[in-house]
Amino acid sequence: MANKFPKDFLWGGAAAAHQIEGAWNADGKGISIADVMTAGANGIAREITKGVIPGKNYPNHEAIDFYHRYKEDIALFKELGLNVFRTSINWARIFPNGDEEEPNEAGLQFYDNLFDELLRNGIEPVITLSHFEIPYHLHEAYGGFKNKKLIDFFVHYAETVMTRYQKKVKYWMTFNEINNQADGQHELHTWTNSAMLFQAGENKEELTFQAGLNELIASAKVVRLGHKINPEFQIGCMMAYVPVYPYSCNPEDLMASVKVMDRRFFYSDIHARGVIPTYAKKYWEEKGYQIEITEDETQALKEGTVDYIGFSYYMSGAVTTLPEISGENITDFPGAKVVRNPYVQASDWGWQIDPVGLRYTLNVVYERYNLPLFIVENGFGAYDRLEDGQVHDTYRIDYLQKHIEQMNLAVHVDGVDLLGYTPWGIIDLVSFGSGEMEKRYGMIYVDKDNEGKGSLVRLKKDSFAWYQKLIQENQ
Ligand code: P53
Repeated sequence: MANKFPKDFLWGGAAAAHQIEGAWNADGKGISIADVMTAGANGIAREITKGVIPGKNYPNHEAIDFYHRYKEDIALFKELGLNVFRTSINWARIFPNGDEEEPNEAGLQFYDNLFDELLRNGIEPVITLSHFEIPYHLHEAYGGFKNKKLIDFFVHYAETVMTRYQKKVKYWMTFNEINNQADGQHELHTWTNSAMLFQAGENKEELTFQAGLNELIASAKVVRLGHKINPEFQIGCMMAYVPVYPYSCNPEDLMASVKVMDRRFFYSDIHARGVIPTYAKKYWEEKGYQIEITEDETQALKEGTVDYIGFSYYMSGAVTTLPEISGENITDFPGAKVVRNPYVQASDWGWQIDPVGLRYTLNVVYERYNLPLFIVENGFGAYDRLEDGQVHDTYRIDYLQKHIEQMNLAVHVDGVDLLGYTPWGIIDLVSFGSGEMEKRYGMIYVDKDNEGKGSLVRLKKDSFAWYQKLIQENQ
């Protein structure tokens, strides 16, 4: 690599409570929206069930049992050399139904123990407040985030944990990948971001805009409040950035890409600038959407802008309006469809591998907001082969290495202010999209398969030693 990263650069690893902890009903925890999602498979969607139905395979119920094994895992994180570990607090451990006044003390105690153990090992926790773990009851009783009552429940939850852990956690993020729901057309995302399911005849797009805006208001209130609890807090948003390129230099393709990107930037535009962008207001007007926001809420948006932009980066996409190229139609731009990019390869799950797209994203986002950036997810989901206790995951090392090289160029050549890098699934975990165990991201292998069988034993993959060395060389 051209240059070393700065000494205070945060090297870490990332996960989310529901994908690692298991212990889904331990110590007073309530059912979360992740607990009613069955295992899917590569190309087969997960089912969202009405409550927990006995006999179904719910992979998040046990996950990798981090809840009981976190000490052993943190010892490995320390050996790896991590400075930070990103995970989430499972909202349903703290407020089992989501609408209680009093928190569940046993849930709070678990995160005290976890953060203490991390800090004792020299690892700083980086915490997401809502990573697809909304209490299920908030769906059943209120219909999810389209209901403004959820703003207050979220703020109460955030105030509780930010107060409790104010001396243990400095870096926070509000809603994980809040923009993944953007077009309102994908059940998995409107479920996991907003705890919403739609009835026939409902306008998915309009309700998703309302839910998203409610989350942005909740986030802004939490940023404002968090800065009062501890002025040292760094509170960010969390975006999924999948840059969508124009397939060709046809001007219509370029416009399509701008419009598709605006739909995703809508969220970080509000998080970072504190106002609703005009392109969104015009769109709502044109569609006749009634999106509600009070004066107090408008004020909260202004006062609660984020300190940094946290984001995930896995892949890029492409759109075209050219009739001769076939692809999947989208709703964001008339006549546009998503198509394969012939210049890049894809993973077994069809995710297009594009390291340069990371540098592009870092540039575009930094220019757009002029705020520090934090790559809080990046990684390669792949089938691993375990042979004689070893996993030779050269493809994963290759993916990460190429992305880190582009990140290096963004920092040293382009001057982007980047806080750190926490690759996703530092330890194998339950895939979010398909619920599989065998879509693996980890540098630490976990012995468990898609049927839920295995000893849960942890083993270091080749990528473990590679990342350990990379961190050492940059400190
Ligand atoms: P899985 C799509 C695009 C970018 C990120 O995903 C995404 C998704 C969802 O499919 O999700 C994030 O496990 C998410 C994590 C998730 C990870 O990426 O489907 O924040 O919870 O596990 C990887 O391979």
